[in-house]
Amino acid sequence: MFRILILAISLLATPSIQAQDNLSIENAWARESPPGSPNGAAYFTVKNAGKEDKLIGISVSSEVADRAELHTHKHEGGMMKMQKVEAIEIPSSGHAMLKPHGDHVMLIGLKQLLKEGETLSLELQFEKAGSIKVDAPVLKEAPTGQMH
Ligand SMILES: [Cu+2]
Repeated sequence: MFRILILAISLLATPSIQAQDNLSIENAWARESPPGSPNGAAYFTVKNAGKEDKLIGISVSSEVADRAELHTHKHEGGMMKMQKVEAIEIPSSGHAMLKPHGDHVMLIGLKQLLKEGETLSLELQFEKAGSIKVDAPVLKEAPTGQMH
């Protein structure tokens, strides 16, 4: 009984390591840019086996784009509009899916068009889990399994 109590305390003392292990990034991809696009978009699913967390930031190499922002789509007067958000909630024991027409990563000010076959490196910043790097292949269409 005493040993179990000590184990429980030591788990509580290292929340960042626990949280880091609980998050996994799946199905990351970026959309191939149509000619002339000033901006690009990237998507992924965050699976969370632990307590709730928040995606609070995103960064991309300055060779790819000026900056990356977290965006969502909102209905406004019968139209879908993109809107910048400060954070995307990752529910406990659940997932958050970034996908076309939903939450997404916006790459503002592309330095060159994204072409199929390239890979984009993104760094995701989570409130509790800290930073996680992810490689997103550039694709023409959403990978199967993403649209649910
Ligand atoms: Cu956007």
